[in-house]
Amino acid sequence: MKTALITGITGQDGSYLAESLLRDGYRVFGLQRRSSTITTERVEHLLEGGVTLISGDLIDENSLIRALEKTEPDEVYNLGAQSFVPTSWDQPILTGEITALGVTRMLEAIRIVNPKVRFYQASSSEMFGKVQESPQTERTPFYPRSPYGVAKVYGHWITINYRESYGIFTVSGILFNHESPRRGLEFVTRKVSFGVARIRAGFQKELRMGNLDAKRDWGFAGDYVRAMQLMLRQAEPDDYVVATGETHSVRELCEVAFARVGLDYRDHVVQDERYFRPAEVHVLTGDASKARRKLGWRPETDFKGLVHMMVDADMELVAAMIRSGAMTK
Ligand code: NAP
Ligand code: F7E
Repeated sequence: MKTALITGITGQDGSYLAESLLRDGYRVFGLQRRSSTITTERVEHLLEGGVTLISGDLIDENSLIRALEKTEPDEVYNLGAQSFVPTSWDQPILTGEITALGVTRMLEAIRIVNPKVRFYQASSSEMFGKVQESPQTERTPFYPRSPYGVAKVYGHWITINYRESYGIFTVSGILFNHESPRRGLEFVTRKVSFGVARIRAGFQKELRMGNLDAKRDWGFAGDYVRAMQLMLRQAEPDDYVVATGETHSVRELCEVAFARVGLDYRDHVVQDERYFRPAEVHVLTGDASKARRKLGWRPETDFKGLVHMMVDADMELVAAMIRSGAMTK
């Protein structure tokens, strides 16, 4: 039986990855940082079924060493990060500590405890930022546009550096935006799907949004965590772009989401400059042909299917909240 340790297990990807590893027969441990509120909502259903949480923080090197010693993993998936781009302008140093230096702390812990551990780094299409070519591949130069993007570039290169310096099996997955009903409420897809459900149920009339012309290559998180696992199962460590290859605007996202419940987004969506970013990533399109060729990976959920899945889930969530009294007019 193989053992995996996931940082960021309480996040969107961590929960899907844990489910997928359990299905593959892994023992799964997850690093959980201390919080005064409950953060296990996304993995609650897995805590009885094989996932064990370990206390630790990417800011605290010794906690990472202890987590590795306690769990003795074959694989470490480093998904922990300050991952919301606008927050990275408000808290650039914290973002650097967690999202950039946190990677080095985990790599150092692996080097100290067991350099045979295989390591996955959650890199991001935000590293391409102001894109230098389209579509973006593993060879496209980086031009990050936010402190978050800059931190991820550091994480990507330190991952490669520990492979080349110490021969550790490290891979970097350059994942384009991936979403799900478990996405945080502040990210654009979930803000729209939850907003649509609230508007449909009569709890609000308008949805205030930022740049409607921004374009992203959006996929389904459940599809993307499979690519992470496949990367760690290869004979040689390497880096891969994971994307759908299809790009849509935030405006199209609104159009499809509102239409799902019989509404016209133009009656509800208001563009508000307060949500504009100091520097925007205008358009991203990934070329995942290397992942297709070498990993045999391909996405199974298309854009419309993803948006419908998220709107349907939030319609059910809002209905349940009304029933339980958690949402009242
Ligand atoms: P997410 O939902 O925001 O989850 C982030 C996770 O990191 C949470 O479990 C969070 O814990 C944890 N975390 C934050 N600070 C930490 C710290 N100091 N020590 C330990 N853990 C900490 O993010 P996601 O969407 O699942 O993304 C997973 C990873 O992939 C992230 O590294 C993200 O940057 C990267 N990524 C995401 C996408 C995407 O489109 N989703 C694309 C490319 C790359 P709490 O629950 O306690 O906050
Ligand atoms: O924004 C525009 C916004 O916050 C997408 C993270 O997982 O993916 C994510 O980063 C686009 C941007 O994601 C609103 O300006 C318009 O152009 O959903 P988002 P992101 O910044 O692309 C990458 C790959 C990661 O690695 C990150 O961790 O949508 N937009 N109006 C808006 N965005 C938000 N959040 N809210 C709006 O009202």
